[in-house]
Amino acid sequence: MKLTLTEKIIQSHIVEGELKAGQSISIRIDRTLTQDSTGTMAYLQYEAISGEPVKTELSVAYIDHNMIQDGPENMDDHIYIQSIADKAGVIFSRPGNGICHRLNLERFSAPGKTLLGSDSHTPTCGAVGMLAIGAGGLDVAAAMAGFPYSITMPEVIGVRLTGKLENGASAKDVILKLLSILTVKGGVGKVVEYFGEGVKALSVSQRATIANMGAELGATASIFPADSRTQIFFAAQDRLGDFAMMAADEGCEYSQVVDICLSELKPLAACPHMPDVVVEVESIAGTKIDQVCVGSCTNSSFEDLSAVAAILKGKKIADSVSFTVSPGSRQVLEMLIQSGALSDLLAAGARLLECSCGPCIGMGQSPNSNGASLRTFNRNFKGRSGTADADVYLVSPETAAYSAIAGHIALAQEGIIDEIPEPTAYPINDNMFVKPAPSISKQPIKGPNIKPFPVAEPPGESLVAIAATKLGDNITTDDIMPSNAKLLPYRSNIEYLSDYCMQPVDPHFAQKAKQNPASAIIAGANYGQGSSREHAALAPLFLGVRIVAAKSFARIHKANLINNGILPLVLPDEGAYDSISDGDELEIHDIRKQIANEQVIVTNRTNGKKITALLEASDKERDILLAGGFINYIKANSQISQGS
Ligand code: MIC
Ligand code: SF4
Repeated sequence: MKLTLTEKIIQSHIVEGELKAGQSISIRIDRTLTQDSTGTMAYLQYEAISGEPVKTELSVAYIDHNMIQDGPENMDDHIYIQSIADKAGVIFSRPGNGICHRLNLERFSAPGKTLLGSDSHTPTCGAVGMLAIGAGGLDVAAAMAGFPYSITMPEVIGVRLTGKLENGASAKDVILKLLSILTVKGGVGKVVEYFGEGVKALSVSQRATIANMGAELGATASIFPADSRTQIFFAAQDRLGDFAMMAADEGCEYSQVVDICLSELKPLAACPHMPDVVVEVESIAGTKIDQVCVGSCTNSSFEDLSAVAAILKGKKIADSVSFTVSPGSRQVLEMLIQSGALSDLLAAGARLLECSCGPCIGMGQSPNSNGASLRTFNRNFKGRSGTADADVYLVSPETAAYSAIAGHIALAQEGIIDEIPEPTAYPINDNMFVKPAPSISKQPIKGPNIKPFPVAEPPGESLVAIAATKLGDNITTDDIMPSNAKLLPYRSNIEYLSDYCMQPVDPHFAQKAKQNPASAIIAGANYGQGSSREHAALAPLFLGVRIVAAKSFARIHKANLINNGILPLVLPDEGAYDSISDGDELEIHDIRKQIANEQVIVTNRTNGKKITALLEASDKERDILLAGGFINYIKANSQISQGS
């Protein structure tokens, strides 16, 4: 049988199930990554399920999100993560070293391996032929403890690339184009696999931009073949030992093929407030902007920032524009210094920020009231920037640079990116990585803000829950559990965070939920899209949420709900959605028996209507729900471990 590259990697890692799309499978995880905003919780959970060094071949803990340190909480978290990483045998990447996905690509990616990361943009490493998947912290903790990772065997979509980038278009425009075709829901349950002669025209950094934003499609992963261009990257990183050629079998079958001709692409922009609201830059040219931010795990490579520097060389940022640059890693920063590009950026008026996520997660640089911000990032959800009424546009580094000079959205011109050669040698300096000395007798250091996390209980015989909110489509985890400079320091304090749960979409939610004996959330399609943050399940759990009934779910969030013992019920049709109002009392009889079934009957005690909701879950997930969440399940099944 001819296999896609995705199927080949899954085949070599499968420990349970078959290569049949839609079936539940478990795979062995070779490597993991965590970052600090999900990491503190992931390591607390790791401590709850394992007292031993990690069982993976390589695990890395990055500090890149919570970097403002306005008060002791963030640094307390960094110290906790460093101490548990040391105890558990995890490499620690110190704050300031760079953004997890950029660093992991540079130093720890490897074709053919599996990577599980507690961040939704983990698929960035798919740029080198790695099967890299984002997950909730608890799933990553379990993978570190040696448990296989369970997912639904994805469908594999093929994206055939032809031609080469020209007309001022860049790698960002490839993925924006795909988002305009597939939308933010189009990738759910799928891996996006790139093939065709156009792939050769893209460097690893360009491929990484594309793979990175597969997360915005809702895809499980994105993957490129590992070819001679990949080999150049590994040689330049002095890591040829990790390289292997990897490609799909000639003649393999994809469930769907999307064609993109790189030569026909034009500069694109995602308009407020979703990454799939894509238009040609030309159509919004002239829109006044107040801020331009270059960076994030999507567009912070040396090639990206050199292109920006080349455009800005000898020019000046418009007086009305605040322009920031966040290099993806110290390696990128070092190269900008060596090449002189940093001087060009600074001379033009750039504000240089740390090598970190920074403005992308609202850690500083919130735009002005009603401001317009042009960003090279991946998410423009309303309010994510820290300014509720700001308009955020997502564009390529080239469009960002031309617009920064003009003071309004402006079209990138042809030819600049071609002047930026792909590096053949990167400066290697691993000083900011701390090697662990694992020992079970070491004691992790916990600051006072690090509080115990809530754990669900096994369901009883029946459940009565009040609908504490009713929401529309595409609710993001930024809506459910917002993150910004004020809230991120409390990622290890769920009680504190829970007061802000749903604040952007239903400011009274926490108050309502606290008054109910148990609560339900009612929502439209693609509930929980965006970040992998498990806090979007933990905070509702803390507030007594036992059911989320939605038209459909985003993959990672659905897994996080199940892991925390919250029932994710699919509303079968519009009528079912319409039949529940905010405040209705819902009842599920014989809940333990119903969890074992595909269908769950929910009685609306307020209006007497009954709906048959679907529980789309594997046998293992049903057992997890019956056990009262993954931690309880693991404790009850301690014999299950990697490879069994
Ligand atoms: C994001 O981009 O939203 C984040 C912050 O990186 C999240 C992780 C988190 O919420 O901590 C993600 O993408 O998973
Ligand atoms: Fe960091 Fe933004 Fe990337 Fe999330 S999307 S990992 S916040 S840079």
